[in-house]
Amino acid sequence: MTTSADYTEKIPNNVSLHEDRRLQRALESWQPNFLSWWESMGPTLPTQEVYLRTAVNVGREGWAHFGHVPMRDYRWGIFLAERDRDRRIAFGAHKGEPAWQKVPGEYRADLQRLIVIQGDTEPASVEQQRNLGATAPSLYDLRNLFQVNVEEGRHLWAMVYLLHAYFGRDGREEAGELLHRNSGSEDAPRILGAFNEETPDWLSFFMFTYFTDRDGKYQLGTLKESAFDPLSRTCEFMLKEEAHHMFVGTTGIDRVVERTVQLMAEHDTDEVAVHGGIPLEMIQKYMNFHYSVSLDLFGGETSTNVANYFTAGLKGRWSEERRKDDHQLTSDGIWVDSVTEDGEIGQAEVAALLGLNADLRREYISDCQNGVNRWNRILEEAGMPQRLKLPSVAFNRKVGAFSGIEATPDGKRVSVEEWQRQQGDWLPNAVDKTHVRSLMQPVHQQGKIAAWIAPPRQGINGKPFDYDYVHLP
Ligand code: BYC
Repeated sequence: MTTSADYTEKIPNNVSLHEDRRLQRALESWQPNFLSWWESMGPTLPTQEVYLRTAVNVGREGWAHFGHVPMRDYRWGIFLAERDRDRRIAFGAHKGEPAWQKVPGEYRADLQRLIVIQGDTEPASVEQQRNLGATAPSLYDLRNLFQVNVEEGRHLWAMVYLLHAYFGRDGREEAGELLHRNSGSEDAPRILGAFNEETPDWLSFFMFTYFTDRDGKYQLGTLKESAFDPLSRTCEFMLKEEAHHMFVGTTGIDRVVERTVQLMAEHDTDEVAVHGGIPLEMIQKYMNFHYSVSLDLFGGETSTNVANYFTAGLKGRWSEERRKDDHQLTSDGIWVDSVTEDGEIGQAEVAALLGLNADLRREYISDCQNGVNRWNRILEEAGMPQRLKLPSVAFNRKVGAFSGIEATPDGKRVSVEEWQRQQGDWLPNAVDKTHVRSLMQPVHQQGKIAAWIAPPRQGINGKPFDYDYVHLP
């Protein structure tokens, strides 16, 4: 059974850390490195206290506590969801066997790699977002940014715990490397592409939390199925926190669209830039960018890596247990996006195991579409004929079947020259970026909000929008 979190310990945890002195000491020696990373690579805006949620328990009720805390004193802890002693492996070659409490030697390298890749994204996002505090549109948004940041920090702790507890010396080394690599660094960049991109403004931040954090949701969902029980339980709890990150993205874009629509109606024009808003066309371009780089995070449409992970029981499918098949997929096929023999954007049938990245991406895409429908409803209710649209899966891809070709957002193949001529109409160009950045003036007064975004409908934890979410020096 899981115990509730012990906050008297240096590292709050519900994994009985005090019973394993060696592990405890190893993590306590990683802790100051984490804190110095946070000081040098974390949020740059000086603050006194922030109204933050801290995880205190993993049970269904009352898992979090809210209060004003200095960010440096945030209690980053280690929390695993409760253990189900009867849990059995739900898929792959070991289907039906008891879940593993230790790492089987033959899968050690692959499991470690998956955990390192997952762990690498968490601090990367904090690094990407570090300067956003200086231009927050309201204290409410500032608080949400910091909430996301501290929880990404906790998610790093979650992966570092697994590396230290189950992967010996290699794991400890990898835990060190997670603080050494940095987003966008020339010498030691983060592992996955999207985590080396900039998040220089709040429109990008909302797009990132909508599209990129959502990849996190789906990847964590597959790791929650893992036969390696500690990983499964860790991811289950991370998903709980992740929901808020997605909320920040969804409602953030809602509020940008809402304000744009208000300005369009008020001035009877689409050209809202001169009126201090973000034109729909720019919102579309930011969406095109963040969606396409997030699609790259799923890996190739066909992948032997993912087939091996699944067969070994390391990484399952989204909602694995609800799927109505044999959960082994050795003789099934699946249609995946591909470039056809005549060079067109089409589909091909491949062995189901090889197509599992595409299977997960499909789930992700349909979830992304829900947001787009939501934003289009705002347009529709305001009587506007314009609509936002997810670009084609072939658009702006650097990984997978379409990485070697260029395509328009509508999925029409174009030459490299054509792409170079037109990409500024599809992706944020210098003018768009300059405009969006020009709007990023901080509004740090209680109850006030920037003019390019609508206020939220509700505050956090039952507090009003004009609550003192952040105390600035
Ligand atoms: N960039 O077999 P392939 C989150 C590499 S986000 C650079 O097609 P595979 C979060 C790949 O490693 C979720 N390299 O792909 C969000 C492989 O290299 P090796 C993070 C890439 O392995 C917001 C080679 O290309 N978690 O939590 O089937 C804020 C061939 O690749 C990329 C995970 O991703 C890329 N985009 O799948 C905070 C889960 N894509 O092995 C947090 C763990 C592929 O030949 N990771 N490559 O040297 C995985 O499950 C898999 O590693 C991937 C790739 C899905 C990423």
